[in-house]
Amino acid sequence: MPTAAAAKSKSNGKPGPKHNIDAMREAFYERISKRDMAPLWKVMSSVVTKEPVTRCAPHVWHYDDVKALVMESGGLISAEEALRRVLILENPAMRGESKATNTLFAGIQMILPGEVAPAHRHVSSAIRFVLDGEGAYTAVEGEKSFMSPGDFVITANWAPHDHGNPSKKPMLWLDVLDFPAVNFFEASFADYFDDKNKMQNTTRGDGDSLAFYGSGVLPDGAPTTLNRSPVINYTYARTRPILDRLKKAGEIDKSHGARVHYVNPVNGGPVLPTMGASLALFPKGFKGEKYRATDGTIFVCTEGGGTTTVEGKVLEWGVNDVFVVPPWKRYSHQTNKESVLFSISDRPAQEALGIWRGQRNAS
Ligand code: GTQ
Ligand code: FE2
Repeated sequence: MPTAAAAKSKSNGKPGPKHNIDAMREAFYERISKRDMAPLWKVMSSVVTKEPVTRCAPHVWHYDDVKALVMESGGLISAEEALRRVLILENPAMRGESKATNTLFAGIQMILPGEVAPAHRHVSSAIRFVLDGEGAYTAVEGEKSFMSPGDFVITANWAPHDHGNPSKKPMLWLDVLDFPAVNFFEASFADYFDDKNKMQNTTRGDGDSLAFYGSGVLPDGAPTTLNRSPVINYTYARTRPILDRLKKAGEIDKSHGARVHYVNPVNGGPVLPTMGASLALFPKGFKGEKYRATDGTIFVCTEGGGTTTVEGKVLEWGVNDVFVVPPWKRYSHQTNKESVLFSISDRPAQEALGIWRGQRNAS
């Protein structure tokens, strides 16, 4: 109930119609509350916000720290017992929620020589971006893909996958999954296969998918309506030289540098319906123009070093550092040497829903 002071505040100290209407409203809100109802007009501007509101904070995880701790976890639990030995990169503003952004999970996975991570499948799509090591593989839908640093690997919705490391070195990669978004829709399913199916049988040649679909030709009868790419591994060896060609051609965006986005080669669409990724080269001394967009973005530096300024906060990054730029925060990149950034966001999901917006020269 309103206090006497509140009731008097707008009516010359005298109780009157104003007092009546306030009291009547409060009494009404209490009555409808008992029926699990509430007045929209009290919350309108906070549920239909004028601009994006985010809990996500800009943050950088430095690889030196991350690698040491991930290696330490290798002495505590095996990949097999853990199912996936991953340290979650938790946004400091959303601790305990397994989120890097509101819609994306990020983690660092490590697989030691001789280890396997058993097969499973889930509705959530995943991408891997390789940071360290050489010659471990992921097997996706019967195709083994051996991985090298900078490789960008996708695991689509419901595709069975397992990982193994027959090499002599540990392999570490960044995992990004869309399960915060899937769980927002409360639409998650997963199968954890039993012991005898721990590793998938290989049914295709290693690297078939990039050779078949990523070479400017398509096998007869290739489907043209896939909502996700048929390519499993977009190798750094194939993608990186394209950035040099763009740079030579002078195609350097004032905010995003010389950038390509990974596509489904069959239709030019995003690699996954929920997540999209890019690779960008920034010349030495690049001073980017401010930009903002509604997709919160996870970046990884693969070469060089620099800073990204996010609304006054300066994130400093070097090779293999991972950083997050929240939705609709103005940001710009600066480099002190020629640098390459990989990035991934939920932009395709937002575009499919018609809600994505971006702004150049954001001031
Ligand atoms: O490698 O299959 O970081 O299913 C989280 C969930 C990795 C994986 C993660 C997963 C995986
Ligand atoms: Fe998985």
